[in-house]
Order: sequence, then structure tokens, then C-alpha cells
Amino acid sequence: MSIPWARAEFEQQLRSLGSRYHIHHPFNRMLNEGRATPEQIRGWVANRFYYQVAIPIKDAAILANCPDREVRRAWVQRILDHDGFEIGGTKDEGGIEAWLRLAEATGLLREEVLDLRHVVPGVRFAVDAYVNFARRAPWQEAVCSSLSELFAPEIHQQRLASWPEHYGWIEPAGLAYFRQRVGRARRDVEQGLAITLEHFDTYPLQRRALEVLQFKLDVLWAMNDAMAWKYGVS
Ligand code: AHQ
Repeated sequence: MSIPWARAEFEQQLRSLGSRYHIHHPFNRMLNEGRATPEQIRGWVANRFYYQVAIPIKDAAILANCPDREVRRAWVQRILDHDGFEIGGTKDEGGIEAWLRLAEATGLLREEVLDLRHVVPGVRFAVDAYVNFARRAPWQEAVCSSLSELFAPEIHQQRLASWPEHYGWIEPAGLAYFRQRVGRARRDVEQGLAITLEHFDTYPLQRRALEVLQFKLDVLWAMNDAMAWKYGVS
């Protein structure tokens, strides 16, 4: 019977999967190294919109499956982050609206993004697999699957550093979404990692956590595969 990893080792094991994060995918490398055409950028923005609008649906599925009020109190913030809110005079347009502004900054029309006409089958299937996983898996596994965001601050910072230099034709205000996500991803990971390190406390459970995170990394990787096939990759 294998003994469980200590928490620090378990976290290290999770972080070691970062080598499979989509920051390393040729399509993402093309985007962030400045080799993408406007058509490839617009294709990426329009396809990734389908992922963005799926996130609050996925997070609502986790809330629906989670009996722990303390966890829900914190997790619900993720839905507000994306859908936006107006509570007691405080207003936030939300990440989905910010993504639509990114779309307009790249020359896309709101309606051609909202009606999902550009979403390719491989992107749709990968995103739907993620949402359906979150609906059916134990809520702690769905929490664990969000830990691809362990690696997200770097990818957002990479865009903020490279896109203005390589894609001067994109109105800089359009990059606001990436600026927002650096801090929000770190906050999300704090909660997601604490729940994961706490819940997956036997060796078999820890191996399952790695499997779940790998599934999510494959979701992101498959989305890039499908976009590379549709828009080409250099
Ligand atoms: O913008 C992103 C976002 O809001 C989320 C939520 C989180 C989740 O719950 O799965 N994952 C995630 C991610 C976002 N952006 C991706 C990107 O490359 O811009 C990265 C992605 C992630 O790392 O899972």
C-alpha cells in the first residue's frame, strides 16, 4: 500500500504537469512570439470566447454539487468575475464583456463572436467535455481540474508583454482581460489548491488528482490543436 505524498511533494507533482500546459503549444507560441496573422488572432479570440462563456456554467455546476457553504461562498466569486454583477451600487461588467471588447479591438463584430459562428468542432467538443466533466465528477475533482490556472499568470503576462509589441494594430485597451486575470488566477489557485491538497489525501487519490489535471491540460491542448488545423500554425 503506497503512502501518500506529503503536501509539498503533492503540490510539486501537480506543478510538474506544467510542461504540458498550452503555453507550450505551437499555436500559442505562434501567438505570443508575434508570428500570428490578424486572421489567426481573430480566430483564436472568437474560438476562445466559447471557453470563456463556459467557465461560469462550469463553476455553477461545481456550486450545485458542493454541499460546503464555506467553499461556495468563495467559489461563487468566479461566476461574478465572468458574468459581471451590479450589487448595491457596485458594478463590474465582467470578464465575458471584457473578452467581447478584446474581440472588437481585433476587428471582430460582437455579434459574430456572440453567435459562435467561428467556433470549430474540436474547440466545442473540448470545452463541452470540460463542462460535462464538472457536472458529473465529484465537486473536489472539478475543483482540481481548475488548477491549470497554476500556470495561467505566466501566459497572461506573456500576452501583456508581447502583444503590444507584435500586434500594434490591436487597441491596447482590448488587453484588459489579460491584466485582470493575472491577479484573479492567483486568487483562484489559492482556493483550488487548498481544497485539492486537503481532499486528495491518499496515494491513489493523489494519482487521481494528477489524472484530472492532465485531462484539463488536454482540454486546453486540444483546443489549440483544433485552431491550428483551422487557421494554420507557423
Ligand atoms: O481566462 C481564463 C479563466 O477565467 C480560467 C478559469 C480557470 C478554470 O476554472 O478552469 N481556467 C481559466 C483559464 C483562463 N484563460 C486561459 C488562457 O490561456 O487565457 C487559461 C485557463 C486555464 O489555465 O485553465
